[in-house]
Amino acid sequence: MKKITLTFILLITMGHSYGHEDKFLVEELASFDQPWSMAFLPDGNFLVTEKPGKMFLMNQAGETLYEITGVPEVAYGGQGGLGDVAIHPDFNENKTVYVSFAEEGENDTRGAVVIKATLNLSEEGGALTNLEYIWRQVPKVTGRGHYAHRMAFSEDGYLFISSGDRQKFDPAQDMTSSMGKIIRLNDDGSIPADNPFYNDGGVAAEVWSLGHRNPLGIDFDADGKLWNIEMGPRGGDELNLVLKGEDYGYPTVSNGIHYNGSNIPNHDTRPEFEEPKEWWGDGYSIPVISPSSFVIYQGDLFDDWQGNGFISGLSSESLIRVQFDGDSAKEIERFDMGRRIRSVEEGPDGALWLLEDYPRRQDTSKGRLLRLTPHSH
Ligand SMILES: [Ca+2]
Repeated sequence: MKKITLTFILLITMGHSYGHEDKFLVEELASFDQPWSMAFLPDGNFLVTEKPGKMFLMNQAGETLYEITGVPEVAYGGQGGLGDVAIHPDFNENKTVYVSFAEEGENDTRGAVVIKATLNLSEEGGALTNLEYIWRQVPKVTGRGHYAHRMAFSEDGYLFISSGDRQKFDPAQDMTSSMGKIIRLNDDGSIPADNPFYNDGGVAAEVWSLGHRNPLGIDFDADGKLWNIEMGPRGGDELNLVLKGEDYGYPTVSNGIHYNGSNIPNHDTRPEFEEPKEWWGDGYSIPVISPSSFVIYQGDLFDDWQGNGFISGLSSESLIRVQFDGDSAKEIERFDMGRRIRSVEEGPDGALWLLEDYPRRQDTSKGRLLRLTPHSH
């Protein structure tokens, strides 16, 4: 295990303090080709996905045990490819995992899908078997952006899937499309009868909330409340408390503006839409985050951080700590990581694990796996 110390960068900008050397140790354990997500199994080993389509089983020392076979072919390109992994709450009994990825359609279209599969592991290797396609983002559309397709299980056993707007805007308000929504399913992929639009049938039945843009991170807090971090338009990244049946307003409202410079009315102009609990930027200035994933910390290794949210940032090259107070949330600390961060997860012992995005400005497609622990550990 190679312990590294990243260069300490002291910057005071917009009221945020940068740097992390005094807060945690950073260990570099492995590197991957365009890593996208990781998920811990009950025994402490974990899966890592690479966007081009590979999945690996790792151990706590950061060693690659083997590649997982049986991963379907993915529509790799742009923001799409192999995506997230979620572990069934009863994995020890049923060995079930859920995997999201982009899938090709007809006529240059594609869309996100979620499969349910059995993860068969042995000393020699691992494979996904018994694949069932339990959800498809509809309709399939052109382009290769804003799939989102992050997943989280609620404590009462429902599978939530974040579904991006695929850069098509209006479908986020269209209940015949699953784009720009957060989806709620039973663990077998069927639709719960207490979903808010269940009686409308069709795609609407699977929708839990709507009006989302590119919700790249979802997680539950200790009280069972669902939060999502959403990549906004220019200067409109937002953190939402996700409530059953509510509309978060995209593309009708956003605190950001369109990338072409045209205005989007702010949330305070349309109180019928749910407004974010925290948001970043005003359409013109930093700080933005470009959020890529979200985890709410439940551990006690970092004892001051229990219950805090952590956002991984792409263009901000940062890890952001968020403090909750009831239904409100606010950024209270930002750590400069010096690289685009694609994913943050909490390990079984309370360490924070990061996956770097591939550093586009450097001549490599490798993103590192980092483990963060307190100095006193
Ligand atoms: Ca605006």
